[in-house]
Amino acid sequence: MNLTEKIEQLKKEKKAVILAHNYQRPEIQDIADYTGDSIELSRQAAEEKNAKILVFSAVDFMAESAAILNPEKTVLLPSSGARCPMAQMLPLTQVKMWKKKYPKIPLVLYVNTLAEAKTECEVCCTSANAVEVIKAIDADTLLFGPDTNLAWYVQQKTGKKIIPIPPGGFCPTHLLFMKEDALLRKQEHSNAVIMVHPECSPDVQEIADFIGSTSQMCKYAKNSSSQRFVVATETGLLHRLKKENPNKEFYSAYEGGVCPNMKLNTLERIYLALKTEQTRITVPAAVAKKAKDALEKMYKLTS
Ligand code: CIZ
Ligand code: SF4
Repeated sequence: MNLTEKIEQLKKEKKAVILAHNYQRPEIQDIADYTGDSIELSRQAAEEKNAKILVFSAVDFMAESAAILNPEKTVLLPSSGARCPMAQMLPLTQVKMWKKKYPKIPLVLYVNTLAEAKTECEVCCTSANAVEVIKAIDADTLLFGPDTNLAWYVQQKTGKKIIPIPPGGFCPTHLLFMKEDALLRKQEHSNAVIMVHPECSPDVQEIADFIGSTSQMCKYAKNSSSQRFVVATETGLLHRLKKENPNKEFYSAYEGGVCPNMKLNTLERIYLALKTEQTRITVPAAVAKKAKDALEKMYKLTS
């Protein structure tokens, strides 16, 4: 039996489902039951009524959210070290400190935070729904963390004042993209459409034809009459874009735009996770309860 067959067999035996983030390696996306962004995967996880195990091929905070929303299921992260550096940039103590400083301003946290930080916010948002969530809150000024670039994007889109929690977090992978590369690619590929993730810096966002999350990029590319796209987000998304649009062309704005944490997951590690049922992601009940409220409020405001 090859590795894929072994994974299939274990999946059946253990009633497991593999959920892979859009930034996962192509071979993982190909064997996954579902590929999507964090919100699509969380929704899918909740739909899997018969599953006992969720193999969440992504990074720590995403598996934590899956565990919070699916307490009756075992959630496995194939690589224990797959931790999002942006989420680590906003420790609970810092959230508490800035909340104290601005007690009357609602706090919105990007889902790219650890569960314990989520316990302190009014509501969470993803890159796909940040604008919708912030528009829905009855306040003109909001405190936001950890991503300063997403905060900038939301401020432009909503006209509200968004205060990023100091010193401000960022995605080290999305910061690698430069507008010069994207514009050069656009020129090389007959005026291709530039799609940019809001985690990229403002100057890259400013030259975009479209700004959106990975799920929004997938929808945009599918519905667009354009044939060629330059993509400024983690390179894993190109696999899904090409698969869903075989007649269109996709070029990374910068091939080095790779998230080493996302890439820690491999087919071998998925096989081992299924076999050993490790690494199991759990969230203490008191933390899970509060973080769940913030996640569910996000669903309520956006569904
Ligand atoms: O929410 C997600 O899955 C992230 C972090 C990226 C995106 O835009 O899909
Ligand atoms: Fe975190 Fe950036 Fe990697 Fe996403 S791409 S998991 S935000 S480091």
